[in-house]
Amino acid sequence: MMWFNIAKAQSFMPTQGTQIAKQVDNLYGFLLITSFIACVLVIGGMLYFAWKYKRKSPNDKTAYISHNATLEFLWSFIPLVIFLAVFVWGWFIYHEMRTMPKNALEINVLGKQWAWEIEYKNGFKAVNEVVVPVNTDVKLLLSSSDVIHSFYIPSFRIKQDAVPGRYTALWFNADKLGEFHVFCTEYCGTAHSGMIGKLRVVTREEFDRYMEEGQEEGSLPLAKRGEKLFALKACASCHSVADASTKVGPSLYKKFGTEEHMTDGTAIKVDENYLRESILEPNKHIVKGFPTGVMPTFQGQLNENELNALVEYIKELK
Ligand code: HEC
Ligand SMILES: [Cu+2]
Repeated sequence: MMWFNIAKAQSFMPTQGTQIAKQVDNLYGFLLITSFIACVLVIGGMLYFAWKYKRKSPNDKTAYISHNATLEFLWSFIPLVIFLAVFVWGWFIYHEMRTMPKNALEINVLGKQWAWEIEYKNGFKAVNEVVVPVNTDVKLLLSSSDVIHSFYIPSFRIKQDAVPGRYTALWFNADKLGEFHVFCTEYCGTAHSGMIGKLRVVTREEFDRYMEEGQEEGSLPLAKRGEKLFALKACASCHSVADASTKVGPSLYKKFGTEEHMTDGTAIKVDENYLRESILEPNKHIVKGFPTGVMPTFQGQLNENELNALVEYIKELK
């Protein structure tokens, strides 16, 4: 089944840095080859018939041909089967791309005009360079502090918009060591074309060393910064964090990943976006059994970095 592996011709495709990249290329190769065959059949047929039925003398009349049921069935049915196969094939790859693995290494990536700001769990920050260990599930939690950006790693064949006001995510498992390009692929203003980053895939040991060196700069881990903010912004006066006891607001202990029931009857999964919304727009959804309008909004009082820290802190309350 590897006959369609034409896309492996590395001369015109970026290196394949993940398994998913290979799958995407296989599908691409299949599309390329079937399109090529269809093109030859259609254009070739057209030229052949133009030649075959060319009027050779003034009295040369072509026989009257109305239709051919078998042919008509075949040229509808075969493409249909191919289209359905491509749909199913593509769906499987897309599904794998979009299903976030559990226990992935998480890294926050903030898009801003005009750079990518990377923040690791231990509080180490970098600009335009993501470093990840090889053969590890990595999840990037994307956000933006201004306009829409898009995080694209051509070698991994994955891309995701970073949208202001919400979290989006991307995952990959790099199986090749080396350095790969990162581009912003959403036009985001004057220096958009300069918004270039790199992703470095290193061994586990090298990654651990990189993290240690980063921490020596005295940066507080993300969750620790969140804990400080939680005290500073007086969240603690309304939310307990060490047990399930209720204060003015619901306890946030072991809340992440659960399902929360709202006064309007809906149930919402407590994920990163729910936490963001709860903090910035507390009245959008009210937790069942709690009053409206009591939790103040923190919109405009927290920047993206602080919000990431708070979200990380609440995620780690377990
Ligand atoms: C004056 C009290 C008060 C303060 C201060 C407060 N909250 Fe709340 N919070 C509430 C109440 C009441 C609710 C439940 C009603 C609702 O959904 O808005 C709530 C809901 C939440 C929820 C959703 C919890 C769930 O169980 O689904 C989160 C998350 C949250 N708050 C985080 C925070 C953070 C972070 C801060 C500080 C930056 C904060 N709150 C400050 C009162 C408060
Ligand atoms: Cu951009």
